[in-house]
Amino acid sequence: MAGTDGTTQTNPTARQGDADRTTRTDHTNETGETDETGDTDDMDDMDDTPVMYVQPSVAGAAKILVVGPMGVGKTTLIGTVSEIKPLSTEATMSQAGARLDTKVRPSKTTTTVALDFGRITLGGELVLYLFGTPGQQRFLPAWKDLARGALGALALVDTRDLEGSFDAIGHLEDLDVPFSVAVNAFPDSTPHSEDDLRSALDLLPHTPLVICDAREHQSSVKALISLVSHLIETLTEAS
Ligand SMILES: Nc1nc2c(ncn2[C@@H]2O[C@H](COP(=O)(O)OP(=O)(O)O)[C@@H](O)[C@H]2O)c(=O)[nH]1
Ligand SMILES: [Mg+2]
Repeated sequence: MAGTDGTTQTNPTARQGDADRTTRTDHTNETGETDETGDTDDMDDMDDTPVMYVQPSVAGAAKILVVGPMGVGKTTLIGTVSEIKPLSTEATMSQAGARLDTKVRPSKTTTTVALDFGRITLGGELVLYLFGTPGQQRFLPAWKDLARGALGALALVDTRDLEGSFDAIGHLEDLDVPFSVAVNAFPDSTPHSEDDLRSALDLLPHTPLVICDAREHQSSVKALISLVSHLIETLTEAS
């Protein structure tokens, strides 16, 4: 778990708590319905990549958001886990955008301008349709559209810029989208204890917090499984 390596911790900047936290009770899934043939893949005409159909064993589907600030690893994570060729609307960052996106790291030269999309089947039964949101604050209207019908969200956090994640987590709370948090560990990340991270991000005790490496398949799948387990618990409690 996060930062349990025993190193000296500095207190990360704390996120302002929300006075009005509610648990979502009406989860409507608007996407990912499987047709009679089990074929939900609309991407087969994109190029010569072999089409990978949803397995016949699949019993359910869920729309899941992958949220977080620019450069936190959303595109990477979706690309790492997706069993279909991920759709990514990366574009080279412009000088005009650079003036607006002031927190971008110099090494980052492309950015997601609309969304990322990928698909993963868990346990042969549950298909997750993953939608990565654009990280820039100015794309907030698009972000809210993407949140419609989402069963839950994986909020990626970069401990080098905890404040960068506050907006996304706040929006999830405002929209009553249940979420779990995955800290995407970078080599120069300052280690924090789990307690400090929870406190800084103002997480409820039941919100899962895991460490992941968005470049590693198993690690990213584990983060998604932590979210799905959380969603099952949340939905079970609500029913
Ligand atoms: N070291 C390290 N680098 C990562 C990790 N995840 C993403 N990156 C790199 O960080 C950069 C930003 O990731 P990206 O997925 O484009 O971020 P996005 O803006 O949230 O979609 C890319 O150059 C990735 O290769 C990680 O877990 N560890
Ligand atoms: Mg991206």
